[in-house]
Amino acid sequence: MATDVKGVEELDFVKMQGLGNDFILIDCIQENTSGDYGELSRRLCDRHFGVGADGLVLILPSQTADIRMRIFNPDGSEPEMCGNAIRCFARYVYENNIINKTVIRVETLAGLIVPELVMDGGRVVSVRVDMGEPRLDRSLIPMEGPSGRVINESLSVAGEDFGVTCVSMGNPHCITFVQDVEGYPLTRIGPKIENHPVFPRKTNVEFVQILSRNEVRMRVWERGAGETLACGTGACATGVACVLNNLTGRKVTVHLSGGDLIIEWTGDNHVYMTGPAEYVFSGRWAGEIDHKEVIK
Ligand code: ZDR
Repeated sequence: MATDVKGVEELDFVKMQGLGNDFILIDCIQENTSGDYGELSRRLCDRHFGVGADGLVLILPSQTADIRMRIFNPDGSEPEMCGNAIRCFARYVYENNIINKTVIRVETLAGLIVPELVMDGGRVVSVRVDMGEPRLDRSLIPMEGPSGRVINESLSVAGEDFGVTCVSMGNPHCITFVQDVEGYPLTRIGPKIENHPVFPRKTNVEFVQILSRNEVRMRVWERGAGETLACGTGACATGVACVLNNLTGRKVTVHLSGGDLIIEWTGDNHVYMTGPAEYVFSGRWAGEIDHKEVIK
């Protein structure tokens, strides 16, 4: 049974960031929440009326893996996965003794994802994540149209044609190669591609400039969040798109607005992402929240 209630909710949280893609983490094993995570994310991620973040990350128990991660966008929608968040998640659960292993099997809506903490003298210096296999068939992006891969295919957006390559890393990504990514009108074009009717679940949008066979510069317009400083799944999708278009080798450094990720699409068809995960602060949020109280 569910009823609409208004109540004050108090929650301990930690703020972390990976390349300036910032997240609020809540340990739902310890904290009691209403369970209306979409509403909670809208409130907490708001940079003026809340804590401020690009996403809300929940730590939950799992039946099938070591632990489970759920992630919500600032607009309340629930993506399947988040590459930058899972590095923060892995560091948090290890350093807070929730999981006492450096290779952690995490259940997500995109399947099993396996981050590995890279240690130096007991300190976590970075996190290398086995992000699983990229999904390339159009139906798996998902994207309307006949089956097959979407590689440098023409997409008409508000009267302009874009050559797009689409890759799912559990969540959808649409990549376009451009000559000058810094000067690119990302905030004008990004939302038009995000909401294009050809993407039934919308899409994340990446603009990429090739710098060499092993270096690219990428900017991202995130589904449900807008322009952010970095995107882990987007960097992985970009690495795959570069190979599919024969623009780089299988290992690239992706320069994002917030810093660098190393992406490798290995012979076993898995994509590996290596990058940082840092603490910002911890706090206790108290706010009145409209939520559906689920009475079990
Ligand atoms: C891009 C992202 N921040 C990451 O690092 O992978 C994921 C966030 C989720 C994204 N906004 C989506 O798929 O809706």
